[in-house]
Amino acid sequence: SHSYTKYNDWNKIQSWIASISSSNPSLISKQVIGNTYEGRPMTVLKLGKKSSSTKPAIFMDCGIHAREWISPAFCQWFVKEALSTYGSDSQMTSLLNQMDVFVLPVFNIDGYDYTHKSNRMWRKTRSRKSGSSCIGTDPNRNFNAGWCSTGASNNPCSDTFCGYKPESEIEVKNVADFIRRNKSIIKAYITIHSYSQLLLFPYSYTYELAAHHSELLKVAEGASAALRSLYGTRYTSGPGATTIYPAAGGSDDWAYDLGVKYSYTFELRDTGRYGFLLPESQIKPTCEETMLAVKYIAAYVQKNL
Ligand code: 0X9
Ligand code: ZN
Ligand code: ZN
Repeated sequence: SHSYTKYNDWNKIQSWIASISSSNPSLISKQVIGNTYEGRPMTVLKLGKKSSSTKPAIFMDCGIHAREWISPAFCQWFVKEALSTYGSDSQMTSLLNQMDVFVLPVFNIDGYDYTHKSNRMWRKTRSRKSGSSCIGTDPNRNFNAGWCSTGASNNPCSDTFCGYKPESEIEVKNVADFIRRNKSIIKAYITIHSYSQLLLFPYSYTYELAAHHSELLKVAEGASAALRSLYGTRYTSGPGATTIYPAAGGSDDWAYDLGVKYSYTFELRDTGRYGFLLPESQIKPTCEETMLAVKYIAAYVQKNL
């Protein structure tokens, strides 16, 4: 059965999505934004107190890369914490009163399922195309942001294959369409990956600094300090291109160029001892410390609406 301190497979997450949204109808609703390549429903959870006026929102996704299991674990944790601390935690209460938080618990569901059943180290989607026997595209190289110009491969067999065109992956198209449709209300985009303990912001497709570079850095450093305050975990923050590596086609750069100013990529624990195979004993501490960073960013966005 489902547990917040275990790595749940897709079947468990799917039933968790159904049960958590029906058990808290006043704070949570769900909507399917499309299906994956293999036909699984991509469900976005909307957290927030119902309001008569349209509320500004934050969009957060987890599980763009299949093997980064701590990421979907964090989205599940975030939903649980939001629901269980609304009404008692003043920041969460104020956040969900004033804003909505859209959470996509698993972006690359087909890949995630494949890591549970066949290959734990799979990264990409599971799409096929005639002309190559290799499977899958890197969803974080498939967004329309300097697409395939650097740090990505044209080779369908590569782990960083950028796809046949921007948004060739149905999962990427579904998310991009959702964000475009809700562009006027989405004030922040947060995407959760692992590992390396980094808090990245645009750009990754170019060495040019983002127009809001100093503000993005200041907020990232505040969020990293909040994260570190719990267990001393150290994060490095900065633009993707210089902090990790230049790589085009990422969701963070795409959202930023669309106009979502506060666009952040988290690379959660650890720094390589376990890497993608982070032990389940680290789910709780990782999620608790990451909550502080995400809440820091959310509070800043809320204050600057
Ligand atoms: O390479 C990536 O997609 C991310 N690192 S990971 O190890 N999780 O694969 C970093 C993404 C940083 N942002 C962009 N490249 N746009
Ligand atoms: Zn990743
Ligand atoms: Zn907690």
